[in-house]
Amino acid sequence: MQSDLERGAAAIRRGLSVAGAEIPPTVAARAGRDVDDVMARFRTTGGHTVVALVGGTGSGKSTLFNQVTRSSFADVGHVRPSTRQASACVWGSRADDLLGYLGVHPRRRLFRDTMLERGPMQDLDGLVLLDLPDHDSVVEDHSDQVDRLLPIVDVLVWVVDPVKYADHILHEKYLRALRARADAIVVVLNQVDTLDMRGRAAVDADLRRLLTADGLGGVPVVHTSGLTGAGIDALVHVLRTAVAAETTAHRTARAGLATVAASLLTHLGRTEATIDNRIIDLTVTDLMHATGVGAVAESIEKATAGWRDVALATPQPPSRATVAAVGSTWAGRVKHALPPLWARAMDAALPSVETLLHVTAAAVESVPLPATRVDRAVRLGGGGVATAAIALAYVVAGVVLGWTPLWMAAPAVILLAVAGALLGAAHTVRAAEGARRAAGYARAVRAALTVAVENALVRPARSVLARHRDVRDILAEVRDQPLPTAHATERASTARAAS
Ligand SMILES: Nc1nc2c(ncn2[C@@H]2O[C@H](COP(=O)(O)OP(=O)(O)OP(=O)(O)O)[C@@H](O)[C@H]2O)c(=O)[nH]1
Ligand SMILES: [Mg+2]
Repeated sequence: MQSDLERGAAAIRRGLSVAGAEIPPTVAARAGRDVDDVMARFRTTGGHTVVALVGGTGSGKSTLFNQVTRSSFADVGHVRPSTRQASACVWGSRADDLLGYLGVHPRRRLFRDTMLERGPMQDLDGLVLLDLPDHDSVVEDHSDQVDRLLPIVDVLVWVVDPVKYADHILHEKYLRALRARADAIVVVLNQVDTLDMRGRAAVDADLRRLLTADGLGGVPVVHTSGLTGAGIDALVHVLRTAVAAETTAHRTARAGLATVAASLLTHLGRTEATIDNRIIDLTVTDLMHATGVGAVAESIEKATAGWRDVALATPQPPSRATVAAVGSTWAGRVKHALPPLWARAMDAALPSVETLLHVTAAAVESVPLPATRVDRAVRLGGGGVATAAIALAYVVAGVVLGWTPLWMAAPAVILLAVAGALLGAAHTVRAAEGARRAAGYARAVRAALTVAVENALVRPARSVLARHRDVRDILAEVRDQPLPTAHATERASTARAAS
């Protein structure tokens, strides 16, 4: 049971260490101290389950206390009220700090810490049973003692008797106000030896009706007789179940850790940016624009398609303004949703404009420019077309000048058609080759820039974002631990079964 607190405390400390300087040092120091305090307080009071016998004077609280402890420690008198100071019995340890905290006078402390004293009730170790003064006393101090202890005890056992179970103060001032703690309340109908079977059933039904009206319809009702000992086993069973359940000290400590975690979470964003391929592609495209890679690719295409060699455009040093803009757009994207200190850590992790310029230029330069010369066959095709054009010009001139007979014009026209087709084919081949080489170059530059962006921008950003997410997850788990309803339900149902 204690280990979940240790785990929670360790998780908060781990969260603080992963966050480093990104949680303000004064806040982190304060959180560390708070965790220590919560754990120290739990070690003082925790590990014990405090169960208090409460109820009106004469209902039989002290008698039941003596029955359960097999003693005559508590005062049972005929003068009402007879208990003036709380008594406590502790099973298994001394619990001096806790008893001091509860305000139990040293002379009013009974211990059950030897084998002999504990007898068959070994499994009550950790139980602190309190016999309180009456809540409805003519002595004012009594209800003050009760009121002070109610909030800090784990389980309240309200002892009622067949005469005063419907008492107005009991229901109005106490039970109704305690409906929020229904899982920590047990009602004992004592002195059932004074009732016959029908009377007992009638009182039981009426008592349950009143409890339902108080909003406590589900609480267990145990029938006992302090005089004959009937139902004491069922009462002990209730105590045993309470010891097995989570204590208020434990719950308080857990709530304390959850509060520390929640306050630390205010220094983190609710979420963090995600870096997907689309954003990486957009960034690479922007860097391609910055280096004028498009113009270079276009000149590769033209030079390959053209008949004569044209001067190739070469990659230019990237534009500083564009690269700076790419860098700041990236920073803006990945810092989105981060609180100031985490955003500062992100800035520190990302490269400077100089570095980004250098990295971009190096990536572009790493891709060699493709050759613009084309295959011989294609060049020969072009040569054939030129020869055919000269021959055709000769024939046309001959016909015009009358040297050549008209019939020769027919083969010339055919030749012209063939030459045209060849010219078209050669042009198509060169244009296609040009487009292919230009696209290949652009692709290679994009790949090199993608690697550069991955190393210079994506990796450092992801590392800060992952750290932020880790801290957030660690702390959110401590803050959002599920409430221990299982124990409470189990306690109520077993006690009901026992009654
Ligand atoms: N018949 C009967 N008498 C009981 C029973 N339990 C207690 N008594 C008697 O009722 C009287 C009051 O019992 P206590 O145990 O002192 O009652 P209490 O609730 O501690 O009273 P305060 O200390 O004044 O608040 C005593 O005379 C007991 O002997 C019971 O189950 N049946
Ligand atoms: Mg008493």
